[in-house]
Amino acid sequence: MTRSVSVLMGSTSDESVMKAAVETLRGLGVECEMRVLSAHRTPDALREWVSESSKRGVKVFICGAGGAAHLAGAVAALTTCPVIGVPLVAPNAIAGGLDALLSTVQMPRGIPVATVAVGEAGAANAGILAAEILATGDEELAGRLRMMREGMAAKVLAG
Ligand code: RP5
Repeated sequence: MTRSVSVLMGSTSDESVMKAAVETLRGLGVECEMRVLSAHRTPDALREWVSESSKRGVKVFICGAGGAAHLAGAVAALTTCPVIGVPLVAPNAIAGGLDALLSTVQMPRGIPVATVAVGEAGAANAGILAAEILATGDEELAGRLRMMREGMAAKVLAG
């Protein structure tokens, strides 16, 4: 199966949160690749990974980073594929991840990053959003997304 989503994170310390994106995608039957690459610590490797991504079948990127969270923006600068940014809470986070939220969301006009909520809920939502983007051209995946919504509604209504 093609790995149509590339899940990237700035540090191995982000992995415990970002695995929510991977698990969500897999639950929806979407294969993904996962890699630790940093906008600041490994800029050359990041550029190479993104520039080779279309050969691997990647159509959407999910990027999680904390602190001066430039990963999603750096990826967005290198591709016209949709990029979803997940702001994370770094060990030295300011205001519970507000630093990463602003670093991720405040992109200059012309280079968008679709920014989700801070932390694990954001990582899970990034997985859903990536699947929704892919589902615009995949009716079976759209059906699985509808089923997921119906399951959520049933749980709420069951009290
Ligand atoms: C960011 O700095 C990473 O995404 C991580 O959230 C944070 C801390 O990284 P480590 O110092 O733990 O590697 O670049």
